[in-house]
Amino acid sequence: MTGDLLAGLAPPPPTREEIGPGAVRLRGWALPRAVELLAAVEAIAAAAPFRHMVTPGGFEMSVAMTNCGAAGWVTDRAGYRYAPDDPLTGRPWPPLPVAFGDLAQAAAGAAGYRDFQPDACLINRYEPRARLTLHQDRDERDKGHPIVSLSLGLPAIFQFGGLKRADPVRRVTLLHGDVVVWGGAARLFHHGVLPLKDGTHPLLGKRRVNLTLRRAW
Ligand code: MD3
Ligand code: FE
Repeated sequence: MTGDLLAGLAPPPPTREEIGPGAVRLRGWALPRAVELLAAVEAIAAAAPFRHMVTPGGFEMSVAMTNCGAAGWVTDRAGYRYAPDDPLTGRPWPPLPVAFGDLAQAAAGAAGYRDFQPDACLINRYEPRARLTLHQDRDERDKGHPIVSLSLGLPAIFQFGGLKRADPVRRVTLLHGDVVVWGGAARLFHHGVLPLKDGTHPLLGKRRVNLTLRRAW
């Protein structure tokens, strides 16, 4: 009976998909930890508030950011870099929760990258219309380490191209709970996020939160 009903249904989507050379999406991988992760993000933001940083060109970013870990990604008129202290408070960034490090290491392992030990977690907060223009992540010392990205809240249309800015781009939707591990050739691909569509997420309301875990130093 159950077998007959199931026989007519499409197979479930694979959990682990290669979406580019060295880039692996683990769909829904963080779902069981979403509530715990969001509580940790709230605690981090209480100590190191979300803020809109300014690019070297003088534009205020539409995405609000904060960090945890030994190294925090910052931008201002002087440039992009990793810094040990939060420029807003003058204090070190809040420590990287052990749960973040463990999750990132397990995700990297599931994607085929052994012994990933992040020292930086950039937390990006999107509200409707916030976007991230096409860029490369080049501020980390050793680009041989992968980057683990974890999406929560409203869906985002993520785009990634190639090594050259003018290379054609592919679009991928990132949903609540999705984890993507970016290593290999994809590590230096151009990528960005299209303007967030309006909507309401049961846990996050009108927001998307993305965590990127990296080895910066
Ligand atoms: C592909 N964040 O913080 S995460 C960033 O959704 C960033 O907030 C986006 O790009 C976000 O720098 C995208 C996915 C991601 C992160 C790093 C990458 C994709 C990547 C590095 C290389 C290639
Ligand atoms: Fe990026």
